[in-house]
Amino acid sequence: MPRPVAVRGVIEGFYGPPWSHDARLALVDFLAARQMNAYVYAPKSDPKHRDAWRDPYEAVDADRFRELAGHCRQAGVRFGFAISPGLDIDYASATDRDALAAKLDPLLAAGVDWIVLALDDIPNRPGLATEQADLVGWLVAHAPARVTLVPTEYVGTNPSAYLSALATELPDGVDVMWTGPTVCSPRIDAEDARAWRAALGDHPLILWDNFPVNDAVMEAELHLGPYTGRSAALSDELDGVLCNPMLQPHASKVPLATAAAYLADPFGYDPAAAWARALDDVGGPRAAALGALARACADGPLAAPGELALHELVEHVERDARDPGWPETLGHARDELTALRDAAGAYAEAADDPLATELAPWLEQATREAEAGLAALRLVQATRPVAVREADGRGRAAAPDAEAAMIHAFGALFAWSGARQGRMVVGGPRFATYAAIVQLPTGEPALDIDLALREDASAIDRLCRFALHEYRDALPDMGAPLCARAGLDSYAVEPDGRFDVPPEVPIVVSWGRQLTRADAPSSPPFGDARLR
Ligand code: LTM
Repeated sequence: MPRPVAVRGVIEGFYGPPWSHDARLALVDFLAARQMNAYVYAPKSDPKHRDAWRDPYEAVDADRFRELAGHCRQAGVRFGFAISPGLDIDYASATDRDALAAKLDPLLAAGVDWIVLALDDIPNRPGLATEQADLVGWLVAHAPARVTLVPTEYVGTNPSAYLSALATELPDGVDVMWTGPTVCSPRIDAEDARAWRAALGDHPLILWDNFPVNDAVMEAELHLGPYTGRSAALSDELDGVLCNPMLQPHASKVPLATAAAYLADPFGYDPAAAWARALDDVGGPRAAALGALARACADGPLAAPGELALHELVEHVERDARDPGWPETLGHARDELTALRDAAGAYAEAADDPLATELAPWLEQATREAEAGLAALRLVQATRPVAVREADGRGRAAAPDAEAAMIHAFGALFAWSGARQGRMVVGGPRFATYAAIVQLPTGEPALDIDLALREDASAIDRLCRFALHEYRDALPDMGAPLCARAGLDSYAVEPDGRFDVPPEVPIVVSWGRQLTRADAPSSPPFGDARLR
């Protein structure tokens, strides 16, 4: 029997423009349909949530909260309201407690039964935990609601003075949030959660999972890959998981659907299968295009760019460079890049789809990156002998042509320059940073530079560089003769490149150091003017 995590949902807790009301309502339905049962409102850039937390909401906003809370209730999703007063609250001040009560009371009156006190991302200082625990005690007494605390120290697996004070002074039953070993944790295991619990005492533990969030320094990325790096055993240590989504509510549905699959059945979770289902569900008639973009935007703090399908395909192109079977390998990379290039076209017909609007900057960049990759592959082909062969065995071969190869080299340079102008990340970042705060064994915070910095991780850069180097290395062979062989046997190639070899003989055309297999029938991955 699947053992789902008790609290399964989303905390809209990023920096950046809060989602629209309609997008929130739609997401709640999407979550409910995937056995998710929680949504917490906590957008850091809503001034009334954080910077100006004392200011009351306008009537129109209050109405929307009531509608959202009611919508959640009907959908079987628990609505949580978060407030983040830590930047300037005087914890002990009666005035500030009154301000907090004035802010929360209308929501409590509207039936909201879950309050999240978000005290993250504020400076720490000695004595802070005691003051915060006291405020939480007041809140528990004041609010007939579940109370959850996002503590100021929310990262790591080591004890600290702050956590020990919270452990002893926080009222029982208050759940506490934690983001794992770092802010956006690539891996979280059961023992991490146990270590955190040991530091914090036995409070219910809710993972604030910074997945698939793309705020702040990550805004140029879309995190469309599946939920990974959370062991099944972790789920036994948690009372809940709330995923912090992307700035794009519609695109967030792809990764969130995979998280929902993990949370519903952590031990049966299959990321690849869940991802395929999510792409079908969210992409609908454009699932193929969404899939192509998602495969090129599946990296992020949880997944290294080296794991992208494009990197794997480029690696194969490099690996098979001296193999006569290179046309087949190039063909696989061509197919993936063609799908990526054409993804924008599929969404161009869907101007009224809010997902298309969200994806547009990445689709544009996908086209530029794919054009560059395809130009690089054409250049690789131009540096090799090519052959076309009919089923009856007859065919035509051609050696590289210096001028044609140069034109392809220019094509690759131009297209690559175009791709490098774009800011959005598709196919791995050229330069990316993450807020990879970790906890030292002393309990103090630090930045993990290996997690915080990613340089030169673009699959397209790698492919373009490779193709240009292949071109450079082929130049000394220009003018070399063309031969056709099968094992130790040589076959005549006419001056115009024609040959006639029985179809069952799998010939290899050679030129300089380059070899090209020409089975019957076969043709090069790209149409080639040399064969016309
Ligand atoms: O993770 C927490 C508890 N707080 C913030 C989030 O609001 C923010 O969205 C993420 C990702 O940038 N990092 C945080 O530290």
